[in-house]
Amino acid sequence: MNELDLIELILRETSAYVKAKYAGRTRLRVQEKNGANDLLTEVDVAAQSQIVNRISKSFPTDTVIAEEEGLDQHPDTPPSRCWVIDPIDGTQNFLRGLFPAFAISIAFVRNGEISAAGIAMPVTQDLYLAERNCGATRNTQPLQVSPHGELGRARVEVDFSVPEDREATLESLGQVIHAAGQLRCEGSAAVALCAVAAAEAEAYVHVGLSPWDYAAGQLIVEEAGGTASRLDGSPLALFDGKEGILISNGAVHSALLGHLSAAREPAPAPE
Ligand code: 2AM
Ligand code: CA
Repeated sequence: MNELDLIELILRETSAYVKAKYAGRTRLRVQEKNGANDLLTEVDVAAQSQIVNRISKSFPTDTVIAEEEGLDQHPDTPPSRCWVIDPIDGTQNFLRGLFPAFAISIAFVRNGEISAAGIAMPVTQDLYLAERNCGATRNTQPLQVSPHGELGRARVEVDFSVPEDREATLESLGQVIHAAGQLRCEGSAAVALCAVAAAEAEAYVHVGLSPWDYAAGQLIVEEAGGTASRLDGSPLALFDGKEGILISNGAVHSALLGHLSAAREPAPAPE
């Protein structure tokens, strides 16, 4: 079985498990990781362990990087074969059920380059898959980003992050928030990136995030014809130790970079 087939198999199994647990979400054990806005449920842990065990069975010597249980490494040198996993992206949405915007995200990375990826949305059972140079699909249907390039009519997915990062978020995104035609905040990077890949939005921007939040979504958008970079326009490399991502349909990318760059300029001194 190749890596993409394994991703699909694991996502189908884990997605069914997470959907069943979502139905009984009010009875779950929940811990605070970094305060009340960063939670961990027993389902995050169990789903991750199912995923990691299945990968280790097929590829026992591969490196596994995942959000929970101490597997959240940021290697200086990209491993030759590595898996990057978020068992539930959008844990707050999973737990509170505000709307079912949460997803399971798995990427396979070879020498630092994401080569296969999948995202499953347990509530709808939608499955997004991509393989480098082979395109992206949702439920086997090919995906293509939107062609729209006018920022004033574009839908931009933003994320207001946790209170500690709120000021930095508002400063960086201030101009984008004014310029975008429509703003959406899903509370799950993976869900928002699938929206960009499926032409339901034009861009996603976040001032922070870790590789497991966006690795799979990045490849799915790129294979749907989109573009990914850091907020200063430099290439988006998973293990470069930098933060901040802009992932778009390509057509609105430079306009967004212009607004992000203007927000970094110091304000003119008063006369
Ligand atoms: P998570 O649900 O896996 O934690 C929500 O704002 C988005 O930001 C989600 O994709 C969420 O992923 C991610 N995120 C990253 N760091 C976070 C943090 N410290 N607290 C809450 N969400 C975080
Ligand atoms: Ca998570």
